[in-house]
Amino acid sequence: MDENVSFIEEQVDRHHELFSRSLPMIASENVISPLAREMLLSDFGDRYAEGLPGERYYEGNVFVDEVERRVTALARELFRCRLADVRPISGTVANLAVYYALLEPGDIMTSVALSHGAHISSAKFGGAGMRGINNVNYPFDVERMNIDIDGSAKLIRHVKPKVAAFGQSVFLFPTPLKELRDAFQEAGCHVWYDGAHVMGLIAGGQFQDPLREGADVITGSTHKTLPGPQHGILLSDSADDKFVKRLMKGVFPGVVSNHHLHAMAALGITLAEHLQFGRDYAAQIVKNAKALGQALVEQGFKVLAEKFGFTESHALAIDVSAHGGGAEISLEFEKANIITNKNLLPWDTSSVHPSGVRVGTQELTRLGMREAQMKDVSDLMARVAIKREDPRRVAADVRELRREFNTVRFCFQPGVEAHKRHRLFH
Ligand code: DSN
Repeated sequence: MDENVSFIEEQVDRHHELFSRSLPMIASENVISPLAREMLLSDFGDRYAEGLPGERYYEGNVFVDEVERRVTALARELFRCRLADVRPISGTVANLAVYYALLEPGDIMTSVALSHGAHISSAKFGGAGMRGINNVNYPFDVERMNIDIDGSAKLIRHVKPKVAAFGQSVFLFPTPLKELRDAFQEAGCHVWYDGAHVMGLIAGGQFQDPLREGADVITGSTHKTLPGPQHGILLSDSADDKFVKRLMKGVFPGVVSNHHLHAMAALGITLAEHLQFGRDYAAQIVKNAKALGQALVEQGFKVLAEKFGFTESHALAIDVSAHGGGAEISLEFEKANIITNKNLLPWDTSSVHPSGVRVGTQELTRLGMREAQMKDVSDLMARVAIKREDPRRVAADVRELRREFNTVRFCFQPGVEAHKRHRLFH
């Protein structure tokens, strides 16, 4: 065997082994179901299919077209909307499609600031800057960890943005879309909601329902609380055909050529599974996040927005400045195989040495953990960050906790036929 091949195989095997005995708590990740994973190995990943079903620039797409029509229908059903474009290859690419479709260089867009939890694609040095967008940030209510409603309404009325953008990567509480409706109307702006982190919650009837609350378009990735493949999606319930066409042209030919057909097929499986299991899954994710917030505070951690119940989503923001800061503590957690990330909190200026750690409960929930296990998790985290126990000793107990929680839940289980197909792909 070639040395490079065996090296790479070995690292991937070690990675799998590591994650099988870790607590995966990064708020933007999840594990895909076995049936969806199978689609990632299929021949769909070797093909091209630019355009739309029935109007392709390549031949050989008979079955790809059938799948894409079904995936689109599933997304429309799950999110209750007229348009579902399943071609963006990531959440960031879906965001770029919105920039391309709805904004010209120099146009004003209002959005959440990075230090208040926004995604980098909305920053001047990210996709928004690349399109030459004039980005103005909403005022923020640090206590509530949400945009300030009155200040944001005033800002929207004053600057009259072409697009009012919302959504965060530290997304603890629903965006007050309904409360800002009059301001949107007076400004005559489009309302765009980046729901990447909360797509699975929205689809499961938790958090909020942006399309019914005033958003004209939603973008998102499909692998966070929606536990699918690494891919993107764009949704709208607009009845305005011209607007819908602009959005779709923003995706293709705007920012996507081929749309990673294997991931699109895997997304279809995830959507079908979420239609079946999503409501229970989403509800448990939120219950677990609230339980973890409470348990962490009882251990002595400072969790943001305590007065407001910590979170209405999967995510929590923890201020660990008293214990050494986000950079140090996330590395200590890693030594115990508790996988988190350092994160900016609203008052931080350095993204290299922020005071926060961000965690999410969506993957632990996917593995079957419930409120009782959140207490165990908080205890393990406190042993590392507060009691300063040797993280390698804590890692042994992390492994012990994971023993019972190693099956992906809230999904269809593969039958014998699927296992046979799985072998064929190898
Ligand atoms: N940067 C990712 C996150 O962790 O939130 C989203 O793309």
